[in-house]
Amino acid sequence: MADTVAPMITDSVTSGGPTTPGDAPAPVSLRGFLELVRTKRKADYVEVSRRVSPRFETAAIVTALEAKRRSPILVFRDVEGTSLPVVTNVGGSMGRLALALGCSLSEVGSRFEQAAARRIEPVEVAGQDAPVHEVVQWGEEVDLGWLPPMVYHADDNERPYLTAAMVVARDPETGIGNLSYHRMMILGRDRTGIYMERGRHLHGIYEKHRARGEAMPIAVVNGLHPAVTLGSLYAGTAEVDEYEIIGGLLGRPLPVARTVTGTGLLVPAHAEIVLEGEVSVTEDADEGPFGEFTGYATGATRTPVFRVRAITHRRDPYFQDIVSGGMEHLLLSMPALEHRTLRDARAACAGVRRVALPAPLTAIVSLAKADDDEPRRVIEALLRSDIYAKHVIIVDEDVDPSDLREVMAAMALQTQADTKVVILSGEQGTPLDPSCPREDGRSAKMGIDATRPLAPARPVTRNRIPPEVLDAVDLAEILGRK
Ligand SMILES: Cc1cc2nc3c(=O)[nH]c(=O)nc-3n(C[C@H](O)[C@H](O)[C@H](O)COP(=O)(O)O)c2cc1C
Ligand SMILES: [Mn+2]
Repeated sequence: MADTVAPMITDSVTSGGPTTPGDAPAPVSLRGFLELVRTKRKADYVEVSRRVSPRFETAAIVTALEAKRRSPILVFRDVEGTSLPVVTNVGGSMGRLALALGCSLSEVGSRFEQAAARRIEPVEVAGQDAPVHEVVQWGEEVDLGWLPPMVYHADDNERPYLTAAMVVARDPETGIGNLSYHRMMILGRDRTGIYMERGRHLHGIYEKHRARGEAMPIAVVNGLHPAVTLGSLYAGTAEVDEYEIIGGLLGRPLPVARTVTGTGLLVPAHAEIVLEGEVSVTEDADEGPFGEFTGYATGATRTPVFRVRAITHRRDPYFQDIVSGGMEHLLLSMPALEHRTLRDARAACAGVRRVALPAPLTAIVSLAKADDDEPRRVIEALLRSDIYAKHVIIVDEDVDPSDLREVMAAMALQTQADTKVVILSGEQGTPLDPSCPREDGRSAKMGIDATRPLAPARPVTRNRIPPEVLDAVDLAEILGRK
């Protein structure tokens, strides 16, 4: 189990590994994780001291490394246009995500299931004890020009973006908290855009504020331990506050502090930087184009404006970055999406075995079906459960869903397209899909039942040599080695 470490990740490795009973638990922080990787996985940690440009160059370095199948954490110490060090690609390998969760690679999926079953509420610490409140800038002191002006792709909007932006919000009716990541385009000294997909909880929370005519208070958190990021991306119902999933993943409550602007929102006490403010329900702005996880940008759109009232940060903060469309961008969502797909597919049919998500918007599910109607039930449940479920393929349990050759063979050899392909029109998908014709993300979706019929229309058997004859073959004798 070379990929296993103890789940307690410390702020500083020298302060000790796993805590013993009675010790104060060690903080869960970006800098703690960087120190862990720097000391325990040297090949995964690269410091760049030469001056680099935040405009295309850091993205180019990550892209060039990925082309060579390398995906280390990069710490850029000297970035043009900012005094902050820029850390990118923290979650750029599955091995590091497993390290962050303190489990082996194969256990990442089950860790999500355990966390969902054993949620742990966060614990509030006093503001003065929260490192993220070491420095507070208010009102006129707020200047987003302080942040590194990151630009990734040639055809993106010229304005810089925050990509590692975890948004904390609260449902105004239920009072339940919500965490999710959102791209934010910097518009000026104290304003950004915020991109919220229809069908996601934050969008629903925003719509409730709009109906009331009240701005939506949020806190935008940058610089987090990857276990916090992974938990925040958990895809459950709106009744689940993702902080409790993070607690479940860590096996103990995450320390949080109240925002300094009196919104009552909670932010991770050991985060690097927090922007506090509110999203307008009356003011919007042009946002994008922005190259996305799909590998495409789909034009400019209008998004509401986020106005920043205060910035809080640790002393000498790191700025965390995620290269949009890079490996990290895809990997961070993977545990949550796999968990969601498996859960929703199993709710439709108990015989669901495994899922694979080999490409954007695509899910492959293996199923031990009890009747010939079950694949269609799984297909419809998944296509309707998530905006990112656009194509669903169901294979038999003896097909490996992650082996695309096997999946394509099943599609060719087990499907009759006029009866076993499901097509839905006008479902909620995503406008980030370059084929989606509509701004609102309404989209066609497709499911393919590539399972064998339980009773074939004509006699069908699989090629099979009688096992007793195969077993009796003596190859040494045949090849003359006896
Ligand atoms: C790096 C990154 C950037 C993301 N950017 C956006 C975004 O701009 N807009 C969006 O709606 N979702 C974005 N997502 C996906 C959501 O954060 C994710 O689906 C989340 O689980 C939604 O949670 P919610 O339904 O609780 O609000 C992003 C995810 C990642 C990992
Ligand atoms: Mn949510």
